[in-house]
Amino acid sequence: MSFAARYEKRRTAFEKELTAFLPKLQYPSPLGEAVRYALTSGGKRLRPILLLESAQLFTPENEQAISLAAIAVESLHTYSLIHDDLPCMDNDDFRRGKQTCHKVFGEANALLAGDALLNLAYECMFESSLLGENGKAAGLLLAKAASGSGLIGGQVADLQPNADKESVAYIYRNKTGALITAALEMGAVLGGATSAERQKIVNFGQIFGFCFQLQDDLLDKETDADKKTYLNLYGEEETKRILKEKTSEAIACIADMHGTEFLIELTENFMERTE
Ligand code: GRG
Repeated sequence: MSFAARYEKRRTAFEKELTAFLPKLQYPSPLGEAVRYALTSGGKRLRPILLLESAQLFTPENEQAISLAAIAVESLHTYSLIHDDLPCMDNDDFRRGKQTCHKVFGEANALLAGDALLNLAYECMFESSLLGENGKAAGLLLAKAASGSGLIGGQVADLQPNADKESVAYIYRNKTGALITAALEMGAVLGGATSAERQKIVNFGQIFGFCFQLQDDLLDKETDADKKTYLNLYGEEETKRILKEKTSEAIACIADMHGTEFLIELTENFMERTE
């Protein structure tokens, strides 16, 4: 089976779980519609796939708790995208080729849909922790990754006028890297990894997250001319060189672990992706 087919199999399996979960949400109109619109408007589902794959490397005992954690990560990611698109942030009309949440439902409803998704992420994690003993530790990882010293800190840094090499590295580490690393570490924790195994997964996640953002910059080079990116600071050739070097570093972190073939292939494929 090709890598694309194996990725699609995982994406479809996650979407099946998500679709089965959605009817549980008892939100009034139009909040329910806005949340469903954002959660089902496509996307690569990278973070839940990373979490699920990481858990499977070890000896996961409670699949239901892991499935809830995967939904939590995607829910939190979706909140961040809705808020990032708002007029007070990036003011984007389109995401994933569709109208952004605020364009369809209005700014106030989109803001609240983001808030509801953020809360939903923690509801899922609390439920996950009731089902499996490692859920509490995984919930804390998610909360820290989304915090002012994670995703939100990275977003705030991105809104500041200065764009030196240090601040761009901080933005990449937090705005992009924190949630990706947390998804992988949450999977490791929920799967019952040892602390040495968990550390390897964290090392991999941090470099993978950094590479993911570099590749995102290269893909968006036409539209990102004024943004704080490695591409604008270092130029295209150097950015590509760093990406290649870091991709090998990421793979080296997990190369000696059993069962990491899919994660290694995913790293290679994502760093060469064209969309
Ligand atoms: C507003 C609290 C708050 C945070 C915003 C994550 C974020 C911070 C903003 C999203 C915009 C952005 C460019 C973030 C960098 C990370 C990134 C490349 C996100 C897009 O992730 P993909 O490509 O998205 O996995 P899909 O559409 O596949 O889900």
